[in-house]
Order: sequence, then C-alpha cells, then structure tokens
Amino acid sequence: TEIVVLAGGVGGARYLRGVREAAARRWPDGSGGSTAHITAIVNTGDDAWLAGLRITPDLDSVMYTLAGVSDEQRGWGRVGETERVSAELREYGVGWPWFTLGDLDLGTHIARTSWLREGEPLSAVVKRLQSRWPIGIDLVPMTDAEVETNVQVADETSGSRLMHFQEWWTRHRAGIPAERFVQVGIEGAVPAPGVLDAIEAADALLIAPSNPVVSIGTILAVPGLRDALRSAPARVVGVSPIIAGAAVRGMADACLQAIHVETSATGVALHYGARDGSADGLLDGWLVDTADADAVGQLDAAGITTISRPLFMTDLDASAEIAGAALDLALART
Ligand code: GDP
Ligand code: FO1
Ligand code: CA
Repeated sequence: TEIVVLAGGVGGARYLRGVREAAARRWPDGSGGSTAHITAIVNTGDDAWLAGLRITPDLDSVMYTLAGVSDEQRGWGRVGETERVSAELREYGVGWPWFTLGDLDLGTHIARTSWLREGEPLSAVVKRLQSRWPIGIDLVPMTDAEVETNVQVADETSGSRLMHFQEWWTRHRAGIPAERFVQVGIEGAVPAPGVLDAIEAADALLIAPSNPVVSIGTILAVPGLRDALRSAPARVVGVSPIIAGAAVRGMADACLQAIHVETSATGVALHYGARDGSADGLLDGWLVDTADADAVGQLDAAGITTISRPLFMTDLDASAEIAGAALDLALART
C-alpha cells in the first residue's frame, strides 16, 4: 500500500506519527513497522538562509518529531538543546536575534549546508539526513528549488513591503495584518524528484491538518502539483486543522484572514474545493471534529464526503485513530 501525505511542520509531524502508527496496526510487518510505504511531501516555503546556513523548519520538525528527538513543549527544535553558539552569533550581529539556532540543531544545518554546497539537491540532502534518523517515512521536500514565502504588509512610506515569513511569524507573531503571501521563486520551481511519481502511484492521498495557507497552500502552489493530485487515481482525503472556528495551535487564523477564507472546518474544506465539480478542487473526503458535525451536510452536498471524529492529536493513539479514519475514507471502494 502506497500512502502519500502533504505536510507542514508541527501539525504535519503529529499527523504523520499517527499515519505511521495506523499503518503499523493495519498492515503489520511482524516487527513493529508496517508493510505500507509512506511518503511525506513537505513544505519548504518557511526555509531561509541564516548565518550562511540553509534552515528548513518544517522538514526538521517532521524529522525530529518522528525520530523522537523534538522539543514537544516548545514546538520546534531538539529536546535537551543548548544555545551557546546562538549567543555568540548574537554578539557578532549575525543572523536574526529573534531566531534561535540551537547547538544540536546547528549540527543539522551545517551538515545540510555542507552537502548543498557540494552540489547535492535538497531532496538528496534530506535522504542523507534521514539515514541518521530512520523514521519509517520517506521525507521529500516539495521542490529542490529555493522557494521562500514572503508576507506583504502595509508600509507608511512605500504603501506596502515584503518580509520573510519567519520575520512575520516568529518575530511579529503574525500580529501585523498580512495583505497577501508571496511564494518567491515558485514560478520556476518544479516538484522534487519522486513527488509526481509518488502521487501517481498512491493508493491514498492524505492532506495533514497543517496550515492551509502557508504549509499546504505553498505545496499546492508548486507548478504541476495540484494538477497531479487532481488527476491521480487515489482519493484525496484531508483533516481539518480548524476545530470549532479556531486553529488548534498557532496563528493560522491570521493566514486565513489574509486570503479571505473563514476560519472554520467548512471554510477550509471549501477553499481546498471538491475534486468533482469545481474547476480546481482537490478533496474527495474531509474529516471535521465532532464539534463541527453540523458542517457534514453542507460539505456532503458540495461533493466532499465528510465525517466527524475527535480531531485533537493529544497522543499517539488519538493521532492514529484520526489517520486510520482518513485511510478508511481514502481506501473505501464505492
Ligand atoms: P507548522 O508548520 O509548525 O505551523 O505546522 P503545520 O502547518 O503542519 O500545522 C499547523 C496547524 O496544525 C495549525 O493550523 C493547527 O490548527 C493544526 N493542528 C495542530 N495540532 C492539531 C491537532 O491536534 N488537531 C488538529 N486537527 N489540528 C492541529
Ligand atoms: N520559532 C520561534 O518561535 N522562535 C525561534 O527562535 C525559532 C527558531 C527556529 C530554528 C530552527 C527551526 O527549524 C525552527 C525555528 N522556529 C522558531 C520555529 C519555526 O520558525 C516556525 O514555527 C515555523 O517555520 C512555522 O512552521
Ligand atoms: Ca511551517
């Protein structure tokens, strides 16, 4: 069984942990893993050059979380981290003073940048990083091209200006109203090697409960990717990152407002669209929380098969239940 998941950082990582567990329960290989093959296509729009190093936050969140070495409390980076190097960089005025690169994390950034500078594409670099952290899932960046999400905000003198997504999100905590998001470099980007083949060969195509705008939206903006999903033989099933009108964690609300999408399970589903009917819709199936069960009728009528389930990924078991329900919906034969 081939499973493909589109994923951002923390929401994507928690969901992937559930998918891995659900697959191990459904298709046990006899030694704790599964016979299913899982590919995660991960957002790289949050990436940045900093202190001469390439930083890939969502790929690292997924890799560290699935390897069991992430700082779950803080929501990013490595557990048991120290910040000695970062303090030195701050003294030199190198990097962003509001963006901390931990010492252990810097090891990853140095290794990655070293391989990139030897000429390897990011997808190959991610494979090499994964040989240290065997997580049972093939991580693939959405593209090997350098794509960086920028945020357009109002500016008194120039009307509007762009800032890197990390400055808007991490420094300003999404507190400055966003006028729009721009994926710098996306026009020339192509899906990374393996992305289109994985989508074409998939038995189930899953969309994680990740940020619909700056995680999933950025992946879908890679030329060719949305069309590949729309024409793939497998069903596309998503999980709502919005429960009872609010993001479970983080500031997705500020992103949805910028693109004029209502912060609700229904709003996000209609934004992705029904694969049948709408011109560029994606979804065959959608999971909403039990608190949003009243959305089911409207979404079913819009052509998206919708079911309600508890969607809080509080622990591995809860995440596996959600992923299992998504797999059921994707693999159901009508
Ligand atoms: P980021 O890249 O670290 O911001 O993470 P993602 O883009 O992968 O996911 C962020 C989204 O995950 C947020 O919009 C949250 O609403 C959603 N999320 C986080 N935890 C949960 C959860 O337990 N259940 C659901 N349904 N969504 C969640
Ligand atoms: N988030 C923060 O809120 N503050 C930080 O200093 C910070 C550093 C950082 C370093 C490496 C990395 O991979 C992620 C880091 N993050 C930090 C998290 C990250 O910037 C964001 O939450 C995401 O890009 C949004 O997905
Ligand atoms: Ca992200």
